Amino acid sequence: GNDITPAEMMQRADVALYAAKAAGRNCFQLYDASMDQARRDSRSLEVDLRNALIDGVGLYLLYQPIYDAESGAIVGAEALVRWQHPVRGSLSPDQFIPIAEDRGVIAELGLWVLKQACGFAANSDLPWIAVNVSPLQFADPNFSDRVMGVLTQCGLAPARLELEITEGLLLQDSAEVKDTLAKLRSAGITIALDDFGTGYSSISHLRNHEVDKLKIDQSFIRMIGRDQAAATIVRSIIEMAIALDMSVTAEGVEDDLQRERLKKLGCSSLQGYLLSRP
Ligand code: G
Ligand code: MN
Repeated sequence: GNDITPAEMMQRADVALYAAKAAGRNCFQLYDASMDQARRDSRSLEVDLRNALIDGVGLYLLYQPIYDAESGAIVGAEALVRWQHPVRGSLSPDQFIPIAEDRGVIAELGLWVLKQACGFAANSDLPWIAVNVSPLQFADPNFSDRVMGVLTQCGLAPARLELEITEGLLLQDSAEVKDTLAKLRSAGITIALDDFGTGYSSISHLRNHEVDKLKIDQSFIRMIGRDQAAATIVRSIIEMAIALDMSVTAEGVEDDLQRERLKKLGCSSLQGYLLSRP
């Protein structure tokens, strides 16, 4: 209506701004009453998440094994966070990680995940454990020290930890980020580039040896046997990785045809429902 106070007007402008940010920024959004609901929802999830982090109740990790493509042996596992919300039921990471990132809870959540995963790995026979990290966790100048602290606390050797980063982090082209990655790698931690193929797939990051491993996004793996172009891209990524002395994991392997093709192409390791669900 037209009968709103200036304060309410500002409030609504803020809600629309928030919606524009949530839509990926660099766009505009007109205020709509449904946005208020979304904002209230995300605020209440934030509060619930902060509470869950106090005692860890409702939050848990699933582990999805990663297999050697050749021998079929388990070479490691990826930790995947889940949240059993008391009212909303089981939530997947894409339902709460963006909120944690928006509301400043991601550093704490990320650290909780890291501690859980490292503690689990230290008491297991797994060669290594992979943990997803948000680009925002790198905003903390002490991130590498924190990671090292967790390893010490859990008694896990750095060589048994792999951190999965996304390309957006490298594209920031930040000296601090590069420094943090270099510190982590020189301590013996492996850096894997997650969802490869979906972002910029910038070859310069690979040439600059900023990462040890590529994880080919499941959207490409799914197209093997169906789409010639996708299969060619997968082959090229694997060949490039081999030439650069990097290892490659295929994500989301769901059938035998995909597994056999990937093996033939020289892909080093496989992850997906065909082999094991998380
Ligand atoms: O962003 P990242 O690639 O780390 O996400 C991995 C996600 O993919 C997890 O949520 C995991 O449960 C899911 N996943 C793992 N293997 C498969 C698979 O074979 N098929 C599908 N559809 N999803 C998978
Ligand atoms: Mn991942």
